[in-house]
Amino acid sequence: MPDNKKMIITSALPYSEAIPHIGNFVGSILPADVFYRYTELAGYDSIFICGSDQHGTPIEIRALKEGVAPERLADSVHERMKEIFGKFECRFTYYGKTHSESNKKAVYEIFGALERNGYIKSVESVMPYCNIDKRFLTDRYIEGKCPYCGFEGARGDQCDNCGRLLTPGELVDPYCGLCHNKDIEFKKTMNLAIELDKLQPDILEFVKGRMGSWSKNAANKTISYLGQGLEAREITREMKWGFPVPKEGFEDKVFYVWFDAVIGYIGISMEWSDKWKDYWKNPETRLIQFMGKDNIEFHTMMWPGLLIGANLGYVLPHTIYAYEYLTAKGLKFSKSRGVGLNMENALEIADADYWRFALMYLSPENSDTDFTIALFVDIINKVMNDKIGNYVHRVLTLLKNSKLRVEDLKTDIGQMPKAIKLRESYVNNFEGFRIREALRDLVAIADLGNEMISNKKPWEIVGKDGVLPGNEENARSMLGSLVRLVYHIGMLMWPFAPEASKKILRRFGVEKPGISLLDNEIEALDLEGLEPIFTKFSEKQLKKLEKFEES
Ligand code: B3M
Ligand code: ZN
Repeated sequence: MPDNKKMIITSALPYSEAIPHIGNFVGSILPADVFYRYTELAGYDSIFICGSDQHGTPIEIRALKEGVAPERLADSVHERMKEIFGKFECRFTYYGKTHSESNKKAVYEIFGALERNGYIKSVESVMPYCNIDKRFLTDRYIEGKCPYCGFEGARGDQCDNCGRLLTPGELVDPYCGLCHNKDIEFKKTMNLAIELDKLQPDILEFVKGRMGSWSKNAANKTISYLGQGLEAREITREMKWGFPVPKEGFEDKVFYVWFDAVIGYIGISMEWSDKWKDYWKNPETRLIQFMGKDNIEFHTMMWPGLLIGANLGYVLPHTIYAYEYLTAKGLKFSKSRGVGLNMENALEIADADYWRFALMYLSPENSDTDFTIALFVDIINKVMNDKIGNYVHRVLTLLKNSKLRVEDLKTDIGQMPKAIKLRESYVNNFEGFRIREALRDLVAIADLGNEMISNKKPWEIVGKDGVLPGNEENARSMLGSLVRLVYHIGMLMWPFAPEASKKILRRFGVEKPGISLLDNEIEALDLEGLEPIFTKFSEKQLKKLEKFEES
């Protein structure tokens, strides 16, 4: 473990427009949570920061359509999301939101510094303006006929029929997406932009120094963008929903959603506790950021660019870990709109532990990965239930039948080199962000245990009512080794399946898990009310899941 133990762990901030789908969860929040739990196990001084991304056009549009204030809509979805993440056992140090006083303060502070340091300029553009609503229409607020396929409801940014990317000026017979009138003119307007071109040399230096600890996709994409040369990027928008721009002549505009979203990592931490400074302003802190691959650009260039430009002493990202997509052919799975398997209905099918474990088992770390019902069921039945659950249950039942007490058991881990190797590999894999491989190490510990059971045949020396006479010594060391592995499984499973882990660890009297405890003697053993920790996926569950199959 590195000398400095301070870490800030973040997950990309989910939009509080709709409940996230399972595909979004596995691409950012879940691995961040699993990794954060690992850092707790390993004894780091870490915090896990996340929150709802509340600004942006989709939320404003939906609010307008539903006739509610954007803030009310964003806050109500935010509350629901917070609750669901809780049910998925996410252990945020703090789950905040971007539309907060503390984030506004952080945004204004950084904007002010960027301006003082000469990295903000105004740029002129021509934009559609609705004479009825008396407002500029951003790309998604203007609609018309697609110049390529003739589709009638194309938006200013894209045609949903043929998929072509559009600009508002290309639309044929454009009309206002809000009031549907055609009284539209194209007018000049001014926006503010951050001069990433001026910051390019500093960003490049930063990227070169850090890239070694990023995921490959993040490093590659960033290098290719930098190769093309960065350009000034607008950070304000002609909208009403957002933080008003505190600059003369721009008061009727708001900051662009991505500008205050990345700053949200800081703003949310500020709301959490006064201790935020110990992490964010300590140059030794490692800032570890998890996200989906579509969020790379903003995190590797704009975000460090604005931190470097502001020069306020905030730490820069240390590790950027971007996930590929978890796809699900034939399942309504990760669509951003409409019905589908979202985090809420997933819990009606299986408890959080099953989702967490199975999703991390399939985690799209290096390439897009396909999720299928058959795979999901196999992981639950053949891995969680058959390998891990059965092992734990068999050993604890044997122990109970043996009537041995914890002090009778010989549980010297020093005698178990294979288990020690697997534990080391688990740690190394986590340190290298190969979280899926760390989970495989955990499963391998259960494999090792199952192998020991079939080789040593403990049932031949332990009866229903105690150890068979003459086998006491043998039973003490055999059951001692087997229970050691149960202890390991309970501890190392904590990041992945926290409920099952807690059930096991409670039996050993462990309240606060930690990897270092694995070297100590086991001090307590409570075998009352034994129950399997996992069960197989039932027909009833299968029926519920199959409802999400694409027809
Ligand atoms: N809300 C996009 C997304 O949810 C965006 C991430 C912001 S991270 C600062 O994928
Ligand atoms: Zn209009």
